[in-house]
Amino acid sequence: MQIEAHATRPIDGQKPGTSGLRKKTATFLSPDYLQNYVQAIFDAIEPAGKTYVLGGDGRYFNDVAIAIILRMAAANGVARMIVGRAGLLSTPAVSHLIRLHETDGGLILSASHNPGGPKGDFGLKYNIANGGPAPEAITDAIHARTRKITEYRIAKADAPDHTQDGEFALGDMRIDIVDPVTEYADLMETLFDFDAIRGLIARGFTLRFDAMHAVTGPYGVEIFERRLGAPGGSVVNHRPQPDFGGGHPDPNPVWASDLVAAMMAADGPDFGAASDGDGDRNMIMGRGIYVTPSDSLAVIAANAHLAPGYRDGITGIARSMPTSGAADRVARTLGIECHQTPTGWKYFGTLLDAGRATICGEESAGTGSDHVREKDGLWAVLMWLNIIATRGQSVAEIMADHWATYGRTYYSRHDFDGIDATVANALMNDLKSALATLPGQAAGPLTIVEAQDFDYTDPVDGSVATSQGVILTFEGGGRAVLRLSGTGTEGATLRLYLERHEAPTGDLGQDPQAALAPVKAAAEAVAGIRARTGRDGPDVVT
Ligand code: G16
Repeated sequence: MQIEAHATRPIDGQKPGTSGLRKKTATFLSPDYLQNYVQAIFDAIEPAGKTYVLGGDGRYFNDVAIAIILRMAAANGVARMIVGRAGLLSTPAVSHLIRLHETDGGLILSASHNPGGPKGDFGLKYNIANGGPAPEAITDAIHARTRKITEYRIAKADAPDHTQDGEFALGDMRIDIVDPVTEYADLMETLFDFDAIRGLIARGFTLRFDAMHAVTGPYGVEIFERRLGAPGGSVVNHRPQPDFGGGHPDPNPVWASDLVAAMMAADGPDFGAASDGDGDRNMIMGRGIYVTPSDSLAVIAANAHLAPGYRDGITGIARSMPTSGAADRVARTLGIECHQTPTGWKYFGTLLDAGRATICGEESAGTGSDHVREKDGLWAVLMWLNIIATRGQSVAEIMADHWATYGRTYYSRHDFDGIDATVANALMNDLKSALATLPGQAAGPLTIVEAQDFDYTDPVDGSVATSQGVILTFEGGGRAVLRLSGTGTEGATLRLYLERHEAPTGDLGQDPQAALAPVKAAAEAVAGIRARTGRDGPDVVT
C-alpha cells in the first residue's frame, strides 16, 4: 500500500464545540478541510495498532468522508476499523460498539439535528474508549494540532480488498463491516421488558415513531415493528436520506410538527416519539400531551426500576445546568446523588464511569443511562413504553401522577438564532460584568435573588469548566439561564431557558408560556435581548 504524505497548512476555526466539529457542508468540502481535522485527531490520539469504530448519520458527504477517513486510518497505522454497513451508525450505536468490542474509540460523522445536504451542515466527533465524547483535554489537543499541521497521511489505494464475508483489508488494516442495527437492538432487549411492551401493543396500544428521514429509521423498524410487533407503518419517515427529506431532523414541537398534529388529534395514536439526525435525541408525546425533556428525565428517573435493566434502582441522576430541577426532586425523594453539569454529554462521562450517575438528561432532548456513554433517543422511547406497559397508564396519566407527587416545574427554552456574533458576545459579556450588582434589584415583575456565571468542577477527576452560562434566580423560585449555543454553524444562537416550580397543591394545569411569562419578562428586563438583537421574539420555542 502506497502512502502519500500530503503537504497542507493550518485552517482557521477547526475548534470543536459542544459536540465535535460542526460546520457548513461546503466548509467540510473545501480542500483539505476534513483531511486536516482527521490528521489532527490522529496526531492527538496516536492510533497506530489500535481499533476504532466508524459510522455516521448518512447525511450528504457521509460516504465520501468515510472513504477518506479509512484511507487516512490505514496510512496512520490503525490496525482495525469497525464500520457500519453503508457507513450508517447512530451515535448511541457507535458508543455501544466501542464498548462491546472494547475498541480504542470511534469516529462519528454527524451534525446531529442540524439540516444536511450541500447547503446544510456536516460534523465529525471523536469518542474515547469508554464510548463517550472526548473530554476537553483531548478536544483541546486536537484543536492545538490543527493549528500546527503541516501534512496529512493518506493511503493511495482506491478501494479496499475484499478478504472474506464482511471483512476487507486496506494494506495492513482490517475493515469489518457490521450491521448497524442488530447489536444495538440486542442491547435494548437486555434492558427493557420486551414481552410487556409486546403485550401492550398486541392489546391494541398504538404508537407512531417519526425517524425524520434520519438514521433511526432502520433501528425503529427493527425494534418497534419486527421485534415488538407494532403494525407496519408505525415507524414513519424511516428511510435515511442524505438531506433528511429537506427537513430539519430535530425532534421538537417546531420541527416535528407533523407528529405533534397527529398526537393532538382526538383519534391520534396512544404514544408518539421522534428522534434526530444521529439518533441520540428524543421527543416524547402521548395523545394530547407533549412531555418536556426535563420532565421526561424526571419521570424516567422516578420509574426506571420498572425496567429489568434498572431493577436494582439507580445510583444517581445527572442533568445539565440549564435543564430544569424536576429531576432533582426525584433524586431527593430517592435519596440518591444529583449532579448539575455544564451543557454537553461529555461532562456526564466521568460520573457514569464512576457509578455516581445511572440516568442522565438534558433539556436539549437528550436522555440516557450508563448502558452507553451517549444520550440515546430509542432508549428513552423504549423506557417510556416499558413504564407505560408496567404501570398500565397513559402518558397523560403518568404526567398527572408525577406532578401530583413532585409538583410541576414549568419549563421552556427560547432560541434566538443567527444573531450577529459580536452582538451576542457583547450581550453575554455585559451581563457577566453586571452580575455582582444584580442581587436585590428589581427585574420587571420580579426581584433578583442571585446572579452567577456557572463554573463546574468535575467531582470525579477535578477538571474545571468555567463560564458555562449565566443563572438568574428570582424571588419566588423562578430561574432564567442565558448562554450561547456551541453547536450552531451560522452567527450565534442565544438560548434563554425559563423555569418555575409549582407545588403539588398549586395550579398544575397552566399553559407553560403563561406560567413562565413573569420569568421571561424579568430575564428580558435584565438582558435587553429585544433591544440588543432587534428581535421581537424567539425563533424557536420549545
Ligand atoms: C449536543 C450536545 C448536548 C447539548 C446540545 C446542545 O447535542 O451533545 O450535550 O445539550 O448539543 O448544545 P448547545 O446548547 O451548545 O447548542 P447534539 O444532539 O447536537 O449532539
